[in-house]
Amino acid sequence: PEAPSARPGPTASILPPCPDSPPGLVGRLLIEFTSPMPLERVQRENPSVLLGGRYTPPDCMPAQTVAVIIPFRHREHHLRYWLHYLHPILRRQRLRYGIYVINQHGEDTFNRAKLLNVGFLEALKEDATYNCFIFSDVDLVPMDDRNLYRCGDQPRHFAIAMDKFGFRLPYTGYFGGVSGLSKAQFLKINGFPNEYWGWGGEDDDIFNRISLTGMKISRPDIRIGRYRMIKHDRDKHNEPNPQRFTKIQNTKLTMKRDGIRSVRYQVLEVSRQPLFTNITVDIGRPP
Ligand code: UDH
Ligand code: NGS
Repeated sequence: PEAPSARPGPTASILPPCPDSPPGLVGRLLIEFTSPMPLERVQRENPSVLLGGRYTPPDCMPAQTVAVIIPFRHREHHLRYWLHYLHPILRRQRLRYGIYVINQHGEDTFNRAKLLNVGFLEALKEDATYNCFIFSDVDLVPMDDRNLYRCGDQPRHFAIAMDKFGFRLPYTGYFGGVSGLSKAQFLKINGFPNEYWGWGGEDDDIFNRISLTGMKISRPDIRIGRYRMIKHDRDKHNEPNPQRFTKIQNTKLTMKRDGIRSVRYQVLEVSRQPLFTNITVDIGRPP
């Protein structure tokens, strides 16, 4: 029998690992939400993104595969800006990634953290190699491409200097907006809570889970972790949750039973769009 050849075949290619600091980043970016942003334009300007919003760098082998998970309902206008700004940034960061929009079906009370749990499981069903999960609100766009959407040895908080907070953290334990956990970190905290219906507190519960399992939050430099938020009114069916203050006192007890191991939902549709995968899901309603 013939010995296997050490030389790559004509179509095989051996790429170098992607660099820790990608060349070609531009630093501070001009972000605005005034010019109209038709989806056709965003598609036209991002031809290298594959169906479902998947991308792999052509010139290097990334160490991680990143799933970006966006909780969503009735924010098409924000999503177009998000896709317009983020796809080029993520490409320049030399990431292998996929974009998952987790769309809550129906008009019952919104549940951000449960949608993020669904995103984690559904992304993995599609591609078992995802090992880094970035959870991003649809209305937050980074102002600096040196804010790398990757995972590290601790859970990461990316949106630390938002315009609406005067480019500072609103409080030390703030973990909202955009965050990232490796698959192992996410599983270690039993994922996110499923029982925060309506606005507020779910990000503080996640912060508690991370602290209670002995992990620390990693953050970028305050000059780099800057974000613009698309201004909007309060959504319908996402009123402040009056239970949030007592709930965040009880994370230590609730995180054992409420999380990724107990999430129940029904996927109604998976639709691969040119720039993202849209997953419409029935997550039920508050008890
Ligand atoms: N989201 C939706 N649809 C909704 C509610 C929330 O897509 O109906 C998602 C979206 O990704 C959003 C995220 O959940 O970015 C967080 O929700 P949010 O934007 O409502 O939270 P935020 O704290 O705003 O930004 C709260 C209302 C602020 C009203 C200010 C009036 N000036
Ligand atoms: C805290 C909320 C968080 C929220 C943060 C910023 O008070 O969920 O404000 O809110 N925690 C509780 O309500 C317990 S913001 O200014 O973006 O509306 O993320």
